[in-house]
Amino acid sequence: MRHEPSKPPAPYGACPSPAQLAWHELERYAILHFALNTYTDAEWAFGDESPRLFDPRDFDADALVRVLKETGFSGLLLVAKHHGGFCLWPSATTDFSVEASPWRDGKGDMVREFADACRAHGVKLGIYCSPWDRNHATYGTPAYLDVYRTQLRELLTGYGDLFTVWFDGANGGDGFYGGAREARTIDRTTYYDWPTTWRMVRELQQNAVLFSDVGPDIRWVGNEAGIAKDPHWATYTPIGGSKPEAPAPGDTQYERGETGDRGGKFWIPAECDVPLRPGWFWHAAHEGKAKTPAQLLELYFASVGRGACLDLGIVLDPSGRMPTGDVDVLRAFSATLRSTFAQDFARGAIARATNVRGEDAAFSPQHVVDGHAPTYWATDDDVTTAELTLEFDAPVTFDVVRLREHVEFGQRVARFTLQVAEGGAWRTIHEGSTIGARRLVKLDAPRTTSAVRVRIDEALACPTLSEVALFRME
Ligand code: FUL
Repeated sequence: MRHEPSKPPAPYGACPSPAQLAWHELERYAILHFALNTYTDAEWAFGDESPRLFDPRDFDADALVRVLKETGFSGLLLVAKHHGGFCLWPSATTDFSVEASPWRDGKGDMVREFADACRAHGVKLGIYCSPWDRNHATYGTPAYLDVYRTQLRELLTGYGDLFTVWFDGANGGDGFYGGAREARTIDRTTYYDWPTTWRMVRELQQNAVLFSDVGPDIRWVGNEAGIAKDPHWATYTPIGGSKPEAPAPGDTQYERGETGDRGGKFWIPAECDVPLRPGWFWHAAHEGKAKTPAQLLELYFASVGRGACLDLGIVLDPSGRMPTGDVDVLRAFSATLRSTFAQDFARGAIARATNVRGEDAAFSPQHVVDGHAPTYWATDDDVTTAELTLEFDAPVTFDVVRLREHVEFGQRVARFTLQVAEGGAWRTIHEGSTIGARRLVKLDAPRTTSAVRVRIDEALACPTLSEVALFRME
């Protein structure tokens, strides 16, 4: 090994910000929908519902956040205002809020109760405040922008640190609008003046990542099935729907978010949002129709396992409780994840590689099995294909492989192969594409072997790997 320390690889292409890097570690969080339409069997409230309907007598933020904590969700993204316009906090901008409801005699603040519970249990809090407001009389006029920004300001300054602020793409259409009961259309590319709003959000919440169809930090994956496609790139160049050069929330070629773009202009990784039940809100007819733990595991592999985060939609029923059947599903899902990832069989293996950057121990292949994310193996600049081999003292059995690139310097790997030693030869067990922040490979059946090889077959620049881990699920 040389004594002169080598330099880390130069960043390649678009790279993540510190807030985006932190977001990649969250893996999965939950989005909660609860509003007046929980009481009217509708997915979208019209905006004319009586606030008197809102009376969740058993509401207990602490109990819900405890369930999320116990079932391994890192954050709670709270829909503080959905399209119907009803505010879960007493906003100065409208009477259409918890203040007009019988809940806590009109003195309650649901955002506050959730923020307190999240802080108490170490669960991060995020906020969704719908840009579209089917209740407010000013919606569609310039005056509404002040209303909307005031609401955001209240939410961003009153409840502590937020991990994300979520901007929905559904915008404009018919609604109550203060009694006008009409259709209002807006130009999605100009009406909201997003750059100004996003600047304000950045000032008020420096660690939060901003989500929308176009980022700027996190993108919608482009479907509500919870699935990122393969290959999957965190790099992305949004393209507009009606005007290709002016992509905006609600007006993009959003299917392109499913894969992202190889060599895309910006680091805008995908979030996969999917409801646990058939809808985002509670409906009596959906009782017993939650996804099964096995379906959630599949979604976990198709989202988190491809370098995205999973944002699972949960509901409260009209009493303010999370349906017990839903809690049971979350518990079973998390129990399987917990037991699967409890032991990494690659830990402590002897790692060798066909190339080590500058032959420097700082970039040793041994870093992929040290259980420490910040350390990584890297090759020399001119090397874009390489093999990394793990050897074990005694044979190991596994059916899940986790690979991670050191994405701080960009996403590089485009194709890789996994092999196991079998009868004196290498047998291919998986051929994959991208790795990125996290790649999970689920094998059809467990494999027992004394050596594993990761072959990087194609990379956009010299590859880095911070982890090769082996787990047993079945
Ligand atoms: C969509 C909304 O229209 C749905 O009602 C839900 O809030 C989902 C998370 O985002 O765009």
